[in-house]
Amino acid sequence: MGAGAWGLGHRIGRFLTGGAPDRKWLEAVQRQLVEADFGVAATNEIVERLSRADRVDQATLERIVVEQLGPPAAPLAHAAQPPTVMLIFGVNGTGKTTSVAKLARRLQAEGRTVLLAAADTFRAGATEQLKIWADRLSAPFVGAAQRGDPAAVAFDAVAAAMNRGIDTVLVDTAGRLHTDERLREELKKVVRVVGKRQTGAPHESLLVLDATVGRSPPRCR
Ligand SMILES: Nc1nc2c(ncn2[C@@H]2O[C@H](COP(=O)(O)OP(=O)(O)OP(=O)(O)O)[C@@H](O)[C@H]2O)c(=O)[nH]1
Ligand SMILES: [Mg+2]
Repeated sequence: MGAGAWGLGHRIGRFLTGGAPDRKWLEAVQRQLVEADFGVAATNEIVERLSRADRVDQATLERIVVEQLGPPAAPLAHAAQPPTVMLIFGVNGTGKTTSVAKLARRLQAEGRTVLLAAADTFRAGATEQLKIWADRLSAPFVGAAQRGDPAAVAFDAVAAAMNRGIDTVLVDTAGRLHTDERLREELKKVVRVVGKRQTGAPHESLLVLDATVGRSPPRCR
């Protein structure tokens, strides 16, 4: 779900009258859904279904939106012995770093402690970008200078999490295309190295895709 979906229930809910949906209300809902990354096709389907309802209350609204979202994804894997290591990867600019922050916040809300690892040592400013999120989340952070070795960052992050008794390490990585052999090898090295430091790591490898280009994000191992 997109960044804008945060608080969607509240933002749409405040337009609720409990009566029949009128055009102004439907337009307001449509705007909120588009801003929340539902995409045009899904937004239109939801609005169409809402427009056919006799009256729209919170329960109807929730049911229609939840049905459109489909069944929830399988729960995230957690290591038997902490830390759990999750690797976030995907092509450039799809929202990896933002997703790390969103995931960290969700895990924190579940009562877990999270460490953020800046294994994007390639793009200028990438480490600082993740550090800002770590500060906002009051989460511990491990990074390196630009052009440093991403696998070394990931290894150090797992070691730091072990020393500090932290539950989960989220490893942000540089954007890469599947056609780039060198960057693919670099990612494989990150996987190998964290696996040496912690049994079964990475326990999750999350591919970030831009849902607004017509795909929903799958989960790969
Ligand atoms: N609408 C919307 N924008 C998003 C979302 N996630 C990230 N963005 C924006 O997309 C841009 C790129 O996000 P990043 O999280 O930096 O993406 P990235 O994949 O880490 O990018 P690189 O590290 O450069 O490959 C930023 O301007 C974000 O604010 C989302 O879910 N919805
Ligand atoms: Mg990034």
